[in-house]
Amino acid sequence: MKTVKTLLLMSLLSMNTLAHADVRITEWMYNTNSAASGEFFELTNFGNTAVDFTGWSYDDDSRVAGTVSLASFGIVAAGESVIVTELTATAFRNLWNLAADVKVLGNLTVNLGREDEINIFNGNVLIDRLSYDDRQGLGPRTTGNSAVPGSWSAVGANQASGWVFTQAGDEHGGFANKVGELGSPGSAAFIAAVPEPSSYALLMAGLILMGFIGYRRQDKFKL
Ligand SMILES: [Ca+2]
Ligand SMILES: [Ca+2]
Ligand SMILES: [Ca+2]
Repeated sequence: MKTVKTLLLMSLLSMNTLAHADVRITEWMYNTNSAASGEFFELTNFGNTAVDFTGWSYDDDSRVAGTVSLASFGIVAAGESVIVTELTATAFRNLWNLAADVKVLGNLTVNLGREDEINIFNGNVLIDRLSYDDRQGLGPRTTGNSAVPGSWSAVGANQASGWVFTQAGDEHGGFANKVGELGSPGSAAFIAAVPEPSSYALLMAGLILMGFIGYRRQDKFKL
């Protein structure tokens, strides 16, 4: 019985770790079509608990944790999408008609190139990475038209080939901004794709119980 309790505890602990790793890159536009616009990328919390961004950071292909702090996002709610951009936060919200409560971290100076990488860290732990280069078949060329994961399997997989151009009215909530660029900053698809940790817990508990009953039965036959 002690082993069962230990196993259950271990599975609960691993679920806790999973909840913190549920933030994923969900959109990027490395260049713009207009001087009034600004490049950006988006992160979405797919977990069902809020994530505290204290200690979180971003870097491009130099891959150094701590380069651009993301701490000012504070607490990011379950299902919430947040944006990092080279524009000021106010200019970006205005350009994309975003509500004041959409979290935007502005004034990014680590420029995203045509062949580059988005790295998200929590402390020194890499949370998600997206390496892209349209000339190598790794994703579309996102100038004035952002790219989004084409399916749930492309999320968190560092597989830019599975990403597609944003289209107006797509499942991510794509629309045109004031200068005609397409994106969906502030919203993402697949929010409901992740099973809730409580269903994991139920599943794990059930599997452990079944294993335990099986073990007890074997024991009985031995007697
Ligand atoms: Ca760069
Ligand atoms: Ca750029
Ligand atoms: Ca989006």
